[in-house]
Formats: sequence, C-alpha cells, structure tokens
Amino acid sequence: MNKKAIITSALPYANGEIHLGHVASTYLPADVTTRFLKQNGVEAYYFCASDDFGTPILIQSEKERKTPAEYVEHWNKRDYEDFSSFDIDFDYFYKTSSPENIEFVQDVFKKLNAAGHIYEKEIIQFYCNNDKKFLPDRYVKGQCPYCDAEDQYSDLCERCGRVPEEIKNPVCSICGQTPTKEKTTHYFFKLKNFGDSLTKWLDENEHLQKDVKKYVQNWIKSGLIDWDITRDISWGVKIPLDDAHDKVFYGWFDNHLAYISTALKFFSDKGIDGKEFWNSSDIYHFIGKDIVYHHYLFLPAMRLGINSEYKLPDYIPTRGHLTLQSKKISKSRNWYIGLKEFLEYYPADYLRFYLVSINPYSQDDLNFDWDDFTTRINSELIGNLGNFVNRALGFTKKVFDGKVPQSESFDEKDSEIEIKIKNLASDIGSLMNENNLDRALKKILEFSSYLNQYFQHKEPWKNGPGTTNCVYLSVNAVRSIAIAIFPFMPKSAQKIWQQLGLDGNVSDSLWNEMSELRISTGHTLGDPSPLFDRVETSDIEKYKKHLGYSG
Ligand code: B3M
Ligand code: ZN
Repeated sequence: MNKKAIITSALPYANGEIHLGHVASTYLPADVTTRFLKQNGVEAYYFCASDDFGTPILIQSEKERKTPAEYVEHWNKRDYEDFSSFDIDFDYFYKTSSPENIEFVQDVFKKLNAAGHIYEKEIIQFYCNNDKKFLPDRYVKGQCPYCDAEDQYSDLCERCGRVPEEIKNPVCSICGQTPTKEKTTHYFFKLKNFGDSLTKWLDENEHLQKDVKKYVQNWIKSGLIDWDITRDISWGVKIPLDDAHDKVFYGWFDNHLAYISTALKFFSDKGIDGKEFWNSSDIYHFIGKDIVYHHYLFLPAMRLGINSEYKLPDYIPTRGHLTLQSKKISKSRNWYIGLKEFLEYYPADYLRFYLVSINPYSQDDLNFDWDDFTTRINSELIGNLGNFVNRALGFTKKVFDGKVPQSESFDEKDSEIEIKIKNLASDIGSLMNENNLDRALKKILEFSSYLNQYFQHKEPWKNGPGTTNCVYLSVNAVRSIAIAIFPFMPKSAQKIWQQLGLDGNVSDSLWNEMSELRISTGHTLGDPSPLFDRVETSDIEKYKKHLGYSG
C-alpha cells in the first residue's frame, strides 16, 4: 500500500441540496475508504469543493435575483454543513470559484495552448435578440432530434440520455422567444490528439474497473471528437486571452482541475510541497457512472496535455445511481429525500450502514427502499451486531461488575474465536482494498453473528466452566468490532469504545490492531447501554406518505 493518498469525490454543483442519491454513489464510499486508509497508517487526505460555474447556476441565480457569487456561496456553506452532519469528513472543502482555482485553470489553459492542443474556430450559436445573450446549454429548450421528447435542454435529453447535436424547435429558456443563429468564436481542445496516449494509460492501469475501461476503450476506437471549451456567458473562469474578454470556460474544463488546486491550497497553507505530494500519492477520484466520459477522457487528456505535471488517477471508483422506491430520483418531480431531512429522522450511522450494504462496487443501480431499510437496520444492525455488543458488555457488567475476568486454557470453540479475531483484519482488509465495501461490511456482520452463536453456545449465565473465557474473548471481539466498523459507522464505533472503557479514540487504533487481544484481565469496562433504537414501522409509513409514496 502506498503510504500517501489523495481522495476526491465528484464535486457537487452549488445549486440545490444534497440528497441520498449524491451520498450513496460517491461521498460515502470515498469517506469510508479514506477512513480505512488512515487506519492503515496512510497519510490520506480527502478533498472536495463546490462546483460553482455553469449555465444552470447562472440561470437559477438570475431567477432568485442574486448575484451568482452570492448564490453559490449559500450552497457551498449548506452542502458542507449537510456533509458534516453525515460524518463525511473532508480534510478540505473548497470551491471551483476560488481565486486559486481560477488562476490554476488559466495557467493550465496557457500551457495547453502553448503545447498546441487548443485551436480557435468560428461556430454558429443560438442567440436571443430579446435578452441580448448567446444561449448555450440550458439556455435553450426544445425537442430532442432523436426521440422527439418535448421541453428538453439543448445539452441533454433527459428521456433518451443523448446530447442533441441540434435541438429542434428551439426557444430561449429565459423569455420563450425563438432564438436566431449567430457566429461566435470558440476555443477547442484537441481531444483527438490523445487517443493513443489515453489508450496506453487505460491499458497500463490495472486498478480501473474492467467493464468501465472496456466501454471507454470502445469510445476511443469509434473516434474522439474535439471539445468546445468556451461559453459566451458572464459566469465562469475568464479565458486568459486578449480577444476573449467576454468568454469563459465551459464548467467541465475547470471543475476537475479544482481537485488539484484544492489540494495545492491545502498543502501550501501547511507549508508542504503540494505538487510533490500529489505526484507521490495514490490518486482516487470517486464518481457516479454518469460522468465517466469526463473522468476517463477529458480529465486524463488534459493532464497528459500538460506533460503529466500532475499525475493521472490510479483509481476512479465508479458506481451506479440510487433509485428511490425503484423509481429514478428527480428533484423537479420532488421524488427525492434530502440528506438533511433524513438525518432529522435517523442517525447518520443508520444511513451509512444501509447505503454501504446495498452498494456493490459496480455500475449497477442500487435502490433505497423504506421496508428494506427497516429490515436491515432492525435485524442486521440491531438484532445481530448491536445485540452482540450489548449482550457481551451487559453480561460482564452484571456478573463481573464490569471487570474482565481471568481466562483459563481455551477449549476448541474458544480457539476458533481466537483465530477468527486474529484473521479479522486481513479478511476484511482485503475486501476493503479491492473497494468491495459492501462485502467487507457483510464480513463484519458474519463475525458478530458467529460471536452471538458462540455466546449462546457457552451459556455463560449458567456460570459453568469456560464462562470466563467466553467473557474475555467476547469483550475482545467487541473491541475488534469497534475498530472494524469505524470507517462505516464512526459514531457508533466511538460509542462502543467508550462503553469498553478504553482510553482515547477508536480512530487512534490501527486497522491491524483489531486482530490483537488487547483487553486483558482486570480491565474495567465503561457503562454499557444499547447502541441503537429500533426503526418503527409506523414511522416508516409516515415517511413514505411524506414522500408521496403509494405502493
Ligand atoms: N458537478 C456533478 C455531476 O455531474 C458535477 C461533478 C463535477 S466533478 C469534477 O455529478
Ligand atoms: Zn430570450
């Protein structure tokens, strides 16, 4: 394992609240992974930023009669608060509109230009004579030329998922008038130049998911097209050329560069050479499957275009989308659950547990279902894991006054448990290293279920021979569980740590220490109490109704 790592997750648009769909596919897996790496002694940093530019943000701020800067400032703060209350623990959360990012983006552009990867071209764009504006992307609505869906934005048809070359029956989305077509000069990035070097990078990188790699390779084979990186709008990073004063970069040109500029800002504040750190780290970019094109083509091509001054990603963990009660999440149709709202119902750890459990390391979509949530929390988290922890600690408190008794020589069952504890760190760790977070969590549940059976089998309440071994091993297994669940459920892990009467924080323990029997005879526990409250079906019915679910 590399001793340094930089982790990022797709930058949230500063344009509305974070919902369960966002956290399921990127922020949570990235947070769990970062915590795990830190437990392994890796100097790991998790960076993120709000994605502040783009036409949807400009349009929305105009509607709300705010300056775009005021508008994004509001969402930058709110997003950060919501992430924090979900225990997404960024080492630094910044913004794409930061002065550092703007300077960095302009600098990268100048280097790409000097290296011959940029050219100018006159193109025809929609223009609104009423608003006196060019109308890129979301400023134009119309009919999709492929599937004939009405009322689609010119940059994406939400029905068929394609990017229309030219939308039919266009109207200006501000005033509804039919736009004219005008000439304008745009800058293009020669993505075509990078087919071979991208292919080489994909071939050589063995950490990227095979299926994603395959379809990206097919895109390359079928021919890349150069990329228009200019927009004739007022909100964005200004193009640093004398004859381009009224133009800005397309948001996807600047946003991913904030991964780097945010890291550089963080390190420079600490007096560390950020570039050196970046280039000697493992680089992870966690994303959802809808932005594969940008992260497997644009992003690496731009880094290659500046001679890999900043190394390309080692890992781009890509996951599917969350559906809600088996239906596509949609903010406009109000079919979503805000993160903030959810956390008013249940603690962060419930949602962290559930969303990791249902989330495989693949492009498959995953489904949030209130009934499934109830079952998994009540039977797996509480009935299995919570039950074992409470049973082991409660029993020790009651019968041994919270003092861990002297163990005797182990019988066969005891030795099996001892071996399970000793193997736990590597059993779960190997799954975590492969990004199989759901399977790792399942392994922890298997472990506690096994311990539940052991406890049941030993019947320590009869105070027969072997009782003290059972208590000694169970208490140690509880400690193992606390360290193992820390990346997934940090608050609950810390609660267990306190109930065990251990000093410091669970996060101070290294991952491998879960496989040591560190709690010895004579140690006094803290006060045990149930870790979790059951999920009540009557509440769930209420939340379903609130969502508008009638199924
Ligand atoms: N802001 C959000 C998305 O498309 C977009 C990600 C940017 S990552 C550099 O999911
Ligand atoms: Zn108009």
